[in-house]
Amino acid sequence: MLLWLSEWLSRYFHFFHVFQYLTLRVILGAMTSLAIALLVGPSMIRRLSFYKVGQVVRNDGPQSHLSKAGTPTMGGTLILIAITLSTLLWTDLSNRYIWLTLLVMLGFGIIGWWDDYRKLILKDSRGLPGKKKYFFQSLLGFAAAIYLYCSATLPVETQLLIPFFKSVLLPLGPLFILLAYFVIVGTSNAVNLTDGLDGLAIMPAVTVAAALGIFAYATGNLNHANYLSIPYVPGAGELAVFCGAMVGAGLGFLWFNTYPAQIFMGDVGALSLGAALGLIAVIVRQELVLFLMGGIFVLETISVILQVASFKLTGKRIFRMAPIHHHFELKGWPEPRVIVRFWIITFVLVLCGLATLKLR
Ligand code: 57M
Repeated sequence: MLLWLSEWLSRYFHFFHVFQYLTLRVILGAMTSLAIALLVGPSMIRRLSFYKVGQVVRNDGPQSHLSKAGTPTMGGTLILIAITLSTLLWTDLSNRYIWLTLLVMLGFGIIGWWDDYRKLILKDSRGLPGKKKYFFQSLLGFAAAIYLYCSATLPVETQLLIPFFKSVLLPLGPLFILLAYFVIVGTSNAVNLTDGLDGLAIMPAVTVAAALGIFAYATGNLNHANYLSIPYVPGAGELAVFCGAMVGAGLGFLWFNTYPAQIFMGDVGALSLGAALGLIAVIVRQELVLFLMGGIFVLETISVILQVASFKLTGKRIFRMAPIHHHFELKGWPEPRVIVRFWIITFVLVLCGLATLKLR
């Protein structure tokens, strides 16, 4: 919105041209969402506590989690409000990728919100039944994937980029729809599984969003894309502003979610952030790099798959408890140690992901 206003004002005052710069809008987008999250956060925590929207903690998990019962949750609403407002203010609203990403993020947010609402307010411990939740996630995931496939104008928009190789692009044809669907829905659920310790999911989400912002910036700029030998996707650059808003909102949320957490994001936050990251990776053609940079999300998911498979097939557990962060807690690691080590791993993986821009 402010982009249009600045365009109009720049006819009269040259200074307003400065807001046309993508990099400046990325920074302003991040600052705006950070400010919104920091300003609204305390009143949201008070309101959630007042209405007793507090976490129910299962007693079969690590004992240290019992003291977390009653922590206000559904804090993802704060993240979504901050990202949405900042995006509406600082992006080019004629850009289709911005609207698609906003709609998918908010759609997954509604699914998560519905689940949280049933668990926390209607006190239905099952929440939204798994099948229903998966059905709506799939509906949105497929809708986004089909839209991207049908509206693609360049071959690169549906080809799979192989990192570390120069210009190796596999034509996917209609298989693109399946890949995009798995990346969107898979990342959404993987972030959800990771969200089990204070700040454990949000910091990797912020770091990966920052890196995807760099990819979006380069992918949407013909000169940078040619120089780096990555696909050029017209319009994708605007997503850098969206990523900036994600970074700001995520850091603002972390202010309150850091150990010991004053608020949890709930499914409303975890499902929506994951879906947005997955979709952005698909648009900027970096699905495999997302897999690398989001290695912690992948590790958490694989630990659950292995644990469930092993338990069903042999009756034995591989880990003391899955997802794997519980395994380390039960080994005696204090919670902050698990969290910060997982963050460090993410930083390293994100650096490796960014290195693919040059190492090819
Ligand atoms: C939700 N939810 C957290 C909070 C957060 C298939 C199975 C592995 C699924 C898995 C599961 O249900 N995962 C998804 C994880 C919960 O946090 C809430 O959920 C939201 C995210 N969706 O925002 O609202 C608890 O996590 C802790 N937490 C923090 N800080 C945070 O910032 O400490 C969350 C955010 C909170 C809080 O304690 O209550 C969760 O873990 O439930 N299930 C599991 O994770 C369970 N694992 C399990 O059953 N393992 C078995 C299976 C795989 C065979 C095994 O290993 O033997 C464990 N979860 C819990 N207790 N709570 C088991 C025991």
